[in-house]
Amino acid sequence: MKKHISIIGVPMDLGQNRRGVDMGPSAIRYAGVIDRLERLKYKVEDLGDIPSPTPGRNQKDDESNLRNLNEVAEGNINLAKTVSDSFSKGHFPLVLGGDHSIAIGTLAGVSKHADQLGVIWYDAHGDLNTGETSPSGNIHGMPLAVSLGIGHEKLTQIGESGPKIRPENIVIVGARSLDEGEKELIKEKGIKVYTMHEVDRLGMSQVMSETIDYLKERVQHVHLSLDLDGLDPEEAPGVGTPVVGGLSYRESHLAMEMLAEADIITSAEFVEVNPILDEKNKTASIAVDLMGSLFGEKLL
Ligand code: 4U7
Ligand code: MN
Ligand code: MN
Ligand code: MN
Repeated sequence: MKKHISIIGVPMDLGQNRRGVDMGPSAIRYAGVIDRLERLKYKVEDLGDIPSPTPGRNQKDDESNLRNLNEVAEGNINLAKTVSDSFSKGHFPLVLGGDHSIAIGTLAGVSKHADQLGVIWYDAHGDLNTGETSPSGNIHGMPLAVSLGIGHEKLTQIGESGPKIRPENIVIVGARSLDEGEKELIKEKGIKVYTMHEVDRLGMSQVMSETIDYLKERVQHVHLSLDLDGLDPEEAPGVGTPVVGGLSYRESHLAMEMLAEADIITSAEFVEVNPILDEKNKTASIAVDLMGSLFGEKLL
């Protein structure tokens, strides 16, 4: 694992409808992320928050079916640059969301330095919509498609134009809510998905060892994009688009420990923490627990 971590907060909430997710970075800092990582002997620098558009606006363009397109694009341009600078110094960019639209900027920044970039998308959703297929017009449901080069060009152009990742280098874990267009895209592109069905049948241990073997064969760098709604809302209630029947705290903890042991993750983001919808900062605390495990924390 890299020894130097850059914390990058992104108070973005315009990729979706529910206000409050812009406070995610503060909640995660408050839950003690920096101490937690320093205790594991990392050198941690907090780069503060990326300038993000003012929360609270909510404009959907009828023609494109995209909400707050220009604002979301602008925030992601800033983020891509900061992530890229961190990565090029040999640091581990650890991005704190903010809604999941920020994965557009993170992946644009990291992919500059890794032409074969693997991605683990830990999420209840596929985030593979476009303006054409999205039932909501919310850009947080589109970042994986955008990173494949599919979607509005104001988004696919961020960083540099064209795809940032390839479909065969993606593994989705925890999916249980996919829209019709997303299902088609998954089939068309042959994206590897462990839905909740596979997690139930195989167990998280096998899901993660298969995921690790699959990506290790293909890529040098793996980005972890962890949407807290991948977890069950009973355990992680502070998210904007909860879906019942999710991954448990224990399964998620195990997944992070296996990634730490495999030592394949070189950048990560933890997104969709919404303190307004949370109970006593529970979801942010889970995020920090998972970061601890991802960075090698052990009981004994
Ligand atoms: B998240 C949804 F329709 N698919 O596109 C959509 F169900 O980043 C939800 O994973 C997207 O939280 C959720 O609006 C995006 C919906
Ligand atoms: Mn989600
Ligand atoms: Mn998501
Ligand atoms: Mn453990």
